Amino acid sequence: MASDEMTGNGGETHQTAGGALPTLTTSQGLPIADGQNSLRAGPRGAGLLEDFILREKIFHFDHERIPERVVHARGYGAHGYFETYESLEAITRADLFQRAGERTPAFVRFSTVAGNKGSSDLARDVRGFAVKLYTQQGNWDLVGNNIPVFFIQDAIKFPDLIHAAKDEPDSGFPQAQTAHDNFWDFVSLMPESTHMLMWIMSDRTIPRSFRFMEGFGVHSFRMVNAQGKSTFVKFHWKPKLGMQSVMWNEAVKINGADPDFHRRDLWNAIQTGDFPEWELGLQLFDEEFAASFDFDILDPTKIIPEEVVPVRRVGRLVLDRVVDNFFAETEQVAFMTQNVVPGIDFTNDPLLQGRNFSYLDTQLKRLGGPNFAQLPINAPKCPFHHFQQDGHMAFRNPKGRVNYEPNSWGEGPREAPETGFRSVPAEEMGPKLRIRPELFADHYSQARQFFQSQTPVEQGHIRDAFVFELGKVQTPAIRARMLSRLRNVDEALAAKIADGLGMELPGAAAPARPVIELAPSPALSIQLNPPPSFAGRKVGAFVTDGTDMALLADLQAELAAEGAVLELVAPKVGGIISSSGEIVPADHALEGGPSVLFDAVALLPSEAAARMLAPVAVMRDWLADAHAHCKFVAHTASAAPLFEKAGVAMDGGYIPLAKPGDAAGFVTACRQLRFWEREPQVK
Ligand code: HDD
Repeated sequence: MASDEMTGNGGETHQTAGGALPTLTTSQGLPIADGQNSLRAGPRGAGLLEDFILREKIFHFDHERIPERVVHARGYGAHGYFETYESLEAITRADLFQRAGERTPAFVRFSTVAGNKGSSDLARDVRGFAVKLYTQQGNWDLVGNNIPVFFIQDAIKFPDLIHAAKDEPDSGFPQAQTAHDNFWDFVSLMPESTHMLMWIMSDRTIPRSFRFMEGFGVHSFRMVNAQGKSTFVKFHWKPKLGMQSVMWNEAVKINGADPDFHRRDLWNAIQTGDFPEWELGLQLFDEEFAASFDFDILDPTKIIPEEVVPVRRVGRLVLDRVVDNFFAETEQVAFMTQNVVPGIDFTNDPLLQGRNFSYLDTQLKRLGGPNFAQLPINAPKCPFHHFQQDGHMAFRNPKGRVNYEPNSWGEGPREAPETGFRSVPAEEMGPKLRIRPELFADHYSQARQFFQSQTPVEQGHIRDAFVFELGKVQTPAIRARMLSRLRNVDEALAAKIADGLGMELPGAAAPARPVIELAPSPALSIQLNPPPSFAGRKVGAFVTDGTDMALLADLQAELAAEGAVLELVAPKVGGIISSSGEIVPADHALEGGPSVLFDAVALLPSEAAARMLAPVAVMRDWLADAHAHCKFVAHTASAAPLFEKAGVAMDGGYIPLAKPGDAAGFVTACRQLRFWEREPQVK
């Protein structure tokens, strides 16, 4: 046994009871006798070149990172399945849609776009919603976002967009945000981005969690049936729990309180068996509709309103398993728009065509060689046979002599002329040009429609977001250029933003095509589509020694019946001594459990504790934030001293808990998610 000085471990041994754990080895399988000390010449001597164990360990550590994704670097994934509701045989021959009730394994990765891998979850940003479906006819990747349109119409502008959005190349900041000159300079020069700007300045870019957001395939795709008939399709993911976002001031604070807020939420929901679910919706339409529509269906900056082409729900996606290993699964998963299956095909959307080129490239760079499809997370789960061979890290290597086709050896795979993938034989003719179709030039009509489809509260948030972001732009000419474009969207909005910035409203930019007045689409509003219940949400209850346990138990029972979660926040995480004398552990200490982490709050302190804690800054923030973020607040009469010190005026969003039964009223109120009537008072 080595002395304490030599082991450097304070005399602790690492032996375990029964010695059942496996032996530590090098990657070559060599058993390691001492993993605490490198080889050196004497106790205080130089390190020895001979120490191959040290060298191997450090060598491997030095190479642990792979390049992060150039966009969507920060993300979080989970496994699950897609279940088909009904056969879609008449529309597509895609195998996963043929049989009602069939389950197809799935892996989903949610992400932000601009920030690096270590950025915070609540950045104002588009969320990636990438779904890999391991079908019996190959992997189908639907690589979408939580917003149904995009900034640009042609893939050739993607590097410019991303360069402009990310941190500026000289300073290296700001990270994970578009609130800077380069971004607004670029988008104000690209009127095609206006529709997307309305979406990203809305609450859609600060979702409450991945579980409460929609997903979209964005482009028009094709579904093709066994007879070769093609139908256009737009893909939607509809969250079963409904949509929900946080407020901007809340997002800023969540980023500090819990930068992993979204990934923790997904992990916890799955681990507690509350499996997140989305329905897959299809908007199906034909050439005739496409020709009659006011916009070009190949233009990814346009939607087809759900009121015009209804969304047909054809299956559900359930996430029921977290990853075993973040790196192996979430980091190494390789999504590619070009991964389609027989029965799904592309359209000529110029953004999609460019994407199909880009995703393969990026995998080669990130995963280091052409064999990334052999990684378990990327490999198909159906039988697959081809003659690709060798290359870096080839670990599925065929046996035998046959590695080409045709061959006369009677071995190896053959083509499947009937069932294999065939592209839709669309007629392609015309001069070779760098040009966009005429209809792509309508940049404002749908941006205006989006804005006019929002509730007044949501419109206020859009205005505030523009004021915040443009307020971070240091060059007045960029702000003015953006305002001149926004006048084409909504005059009152542009005027209010100008006022918020303390600027004169500039003249309107001349639109390339006249703005068409479109009917509002209520489906575009989060608030006009409230959730069916408060399920999946979380209430933070502030408790102290002497809390009335009967009221707390009642609250807990009501929330559990609703499918919501209660977490206890106490002065100390060790817990409280209840009114009946037992110790109740807390989930958070007051300092570590600010109210921004919860959808609604409850205050059940003893009166003595309330009086003592009322002047404490963290306590005041806890309540003042819940109030400013328009949350519902349940409270016992003993909480009164807290309200006074926090300077909050009780309103209809404050619900007294005086007797068992009152909690039911609180939970019912919480189904509205926020008490928006308060917002004008706290702005
Ligand atoms: Fe992209 C990643 C979604 C346009 C090039 N994209 C990426 C991811 C999502 C999207 C969700 C992350 C996948 C994951 O979780 O690993 N991208 C979109 C959507 C777009 C879009 C919805 C427009 C409708 N993307 C787009 C264009 C290009 C790219 C126009 C290039 C021409 N995207 C990439 C990429 C990434 C990527 C560079 C980075 C990492 C990766 O692919 O695997 O190839």
